[in-house]
Amino acid sequence: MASTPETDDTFGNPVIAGFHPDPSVCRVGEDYYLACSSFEYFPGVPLFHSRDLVHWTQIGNALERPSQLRLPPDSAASGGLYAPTLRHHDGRFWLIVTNVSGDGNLLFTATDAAGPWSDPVRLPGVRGIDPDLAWDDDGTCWCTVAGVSQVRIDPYTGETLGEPRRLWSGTPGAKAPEAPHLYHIGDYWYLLIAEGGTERCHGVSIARGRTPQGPFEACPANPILTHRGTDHPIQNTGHGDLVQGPDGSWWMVFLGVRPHGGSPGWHVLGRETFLAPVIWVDDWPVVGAVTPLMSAPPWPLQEPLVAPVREDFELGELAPGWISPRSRPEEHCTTKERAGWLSLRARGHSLDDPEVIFVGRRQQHPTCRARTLVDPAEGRGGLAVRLDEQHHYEIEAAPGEVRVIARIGPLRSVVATHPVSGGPVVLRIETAATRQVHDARQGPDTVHLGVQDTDGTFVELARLDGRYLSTEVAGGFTGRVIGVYASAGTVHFDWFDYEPGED
Ligand code: 6LW
Repeated sequence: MASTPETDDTFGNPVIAGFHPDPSVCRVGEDYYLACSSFEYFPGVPLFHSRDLVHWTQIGNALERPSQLRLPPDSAASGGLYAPTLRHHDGRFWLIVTNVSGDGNLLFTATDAAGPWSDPVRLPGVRGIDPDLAWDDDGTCWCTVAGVSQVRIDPYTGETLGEPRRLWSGTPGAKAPEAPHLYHIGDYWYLLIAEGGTERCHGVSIARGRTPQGPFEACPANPILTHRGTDHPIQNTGHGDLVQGPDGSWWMVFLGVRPHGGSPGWHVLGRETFLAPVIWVDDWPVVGAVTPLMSAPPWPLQEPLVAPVREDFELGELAPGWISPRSRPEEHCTTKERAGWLSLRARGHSLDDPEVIFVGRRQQHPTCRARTLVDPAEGRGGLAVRLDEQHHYEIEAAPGEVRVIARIGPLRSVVATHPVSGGPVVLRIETAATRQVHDARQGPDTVHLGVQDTDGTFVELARLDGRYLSTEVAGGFTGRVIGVYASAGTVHFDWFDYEPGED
């Protein structure tokens, strides 16, 4: 097998910042496409396009109709959609994903990755998360799931053709063999998996065999990617997918986190998508250096993804990066009621409610600023940074008053109140990442909440430790989302700004 071009450590990582875990990638000609998990958020499974694997643009969400994605009001945070596999085969895109909140494994197709995607084909006979799709040379379709086991399927009907077979359990003693991807490369079939769990011990291992059904022989160098036990600024690396460039080069996309603060280190942006070069030695892949954000040729300094961004709410539809917990009915969220404004009609009384009307975008930078101009004349609502129903900070406006609310696990507190004029008001949240740790107990960042005066001055009303909105505290698989919400009546938002700071 040909070796790859030089390994290059000059691109910025993460390549897709913010809560974008479990990346799966494929290439069609010169174009790369990538899908991620989206859990309890609607629309589901964000899809990205790139020409260089470094600069990605979100082109849509695969599951954007209620007929494709059912997330009942009682579905758990960090439930919903897990770990898609995206492939291009026989002239179309195939996406297989698990809805752990009810519908199980689902398969979708599209001729254009930007959509529209089909309604789901159900796979009731495929049990297990992290489904992979691979086609044998004779057209046989294999579905491989965490565990790791495999079953032959008819991808058009979702029928299983035969009994599932155990393929490989990964490194003896390592927990959670999952995220399988099967590839026919050269003379071998390769079975790539994640193991060690998605936390600090996460890693990627590989085995190879002569047929898609094995038997599989483990790579002597396993794990081929892990940062466990290191002081690398990028941790939890695992859940990878391989792709070959048109020039013959090989690459791996995978998830990782960027912890900040003292001990044990907290990550607040969720699991993000990273990229590393791959070379082949003795027909085994060797993963090159994983580097943090930096700039040098041949790629220019990575532009932050969709940031800084002003959302003016002028367009009829929200950009694909805007997500909501579980559902987003148009009668509760519209730009048509008041021209140039986003109108949110409350459902649920606060962000503690799983059905709250909240529309947000992922926080993608450890240091950032979000602002919105809200008119609360007909209701109550505001600007929030949210990890889940039980972990959020918000600044909420009602006619004549704003208040800062913090919800941390079972505790809920009104941290500050402040009088304002009855009219529209600019709400502001800033996060400031911890750069230097002076105390082992220091948190990952500080979250500042307040209002902005007409002259632009920030009136800070509360300064809260960001650790309580981290995965290490809240648990689960997602990351922070910053956005606007309504908790009573109808609340109107004229614009929303998200600006990255220096990381
Ligand atoms: C996913 C599993 C994992 O299904 O976390 O990191 C789970 N890997 O493969 C949820 O993202």
